[in-house]
Amino acid sequence: MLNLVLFGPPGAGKGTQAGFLIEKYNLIHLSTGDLLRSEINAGTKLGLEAKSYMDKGELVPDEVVIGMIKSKLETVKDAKGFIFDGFPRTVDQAKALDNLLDGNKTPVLGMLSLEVEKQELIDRLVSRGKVSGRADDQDPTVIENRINVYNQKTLPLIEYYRPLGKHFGINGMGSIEDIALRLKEVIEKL
Ligand code: B4P
Repeated sequence: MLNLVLFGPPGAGKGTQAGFLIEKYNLIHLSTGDLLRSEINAGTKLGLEAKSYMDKGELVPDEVVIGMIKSKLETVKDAKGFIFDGFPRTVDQAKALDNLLDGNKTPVLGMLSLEVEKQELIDRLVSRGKVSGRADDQDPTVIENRINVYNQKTLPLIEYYRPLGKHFGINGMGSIEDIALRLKEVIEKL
C-alpha cells in the first residue's frame, strides 16, 4: 500500500497537494484538520474541545487526533493507500500511527516534507483567511503561533523519519503544478 505522510508548516500546501495526489494515485485522504473542522461544524463535544485549541493556533491533544485517525482507519477497507495530511504532528502521533499501521502490515513509505519560506507561509494563510472564514487564518498573532508551534513540536518529526530513510524534503515554493511534479518524482521512486 502506498501510505504517505504529507508534511510541512501551516500554509505549506499540504491540503492543496493532497487533492492532486489522491486523484493521481487513487489514495484515501485523511486530513486531521478537515476531520476536526467537520466536528466543529457538526457541533459535537469533540469539535467544541478542538475549537478552543485551533482558534489559538495550538495543537489539539494527541489522544483526540489519534482516536479520530484510528476510527477512520477501521472503517476503510480495500484501500490502495492513504495520504496522511497534517498528521502526525508530534512524535507521539507518529508512534501511534506506526502502531496502527503495523496491525495492517502496511507501513508509511515516505514522509514528503514541503519546504516553504516563512513570509510566503504568512502571505498564503492571510489570503486564504480573507475567503475561508477560518478563525486561525485571520489573526496574525495566531498565524505566528501556528508557525512557532510547528517549529517546536512538529519539525522534530523529521528526525523520527530521517533515520528510517523515509524523509524526503521537497521545495514547496513556486506554482502548485510545479510542486505537484516534484512530489510525483519522489513518489514514483518509492
Ligand atoms: P490544518 O487543517 O492541517 O491546516 P494547515 O496547516 O493550515 O494546512 P492546510 O493543508 O489547510 O493548508 P495548505 O498548506 O494546503 O490544521 C489546522 C489546525 O488543526 C492546526 O493548527 C491544529 O490546531 C489542528 N490540527 C490539525 N491536525 C492536527 C494534529 N495532527 N494534531 C494536533 N492538532 C491538529 O494551504 C494554505 C493556503 O495556501 C491555501 O489557501 C492554498 O490555496 C495556498 N497555497 C497552497 N499552495 C500554494 C502555492 N504553491 N502557491 C500559492 N498559494 C498556495
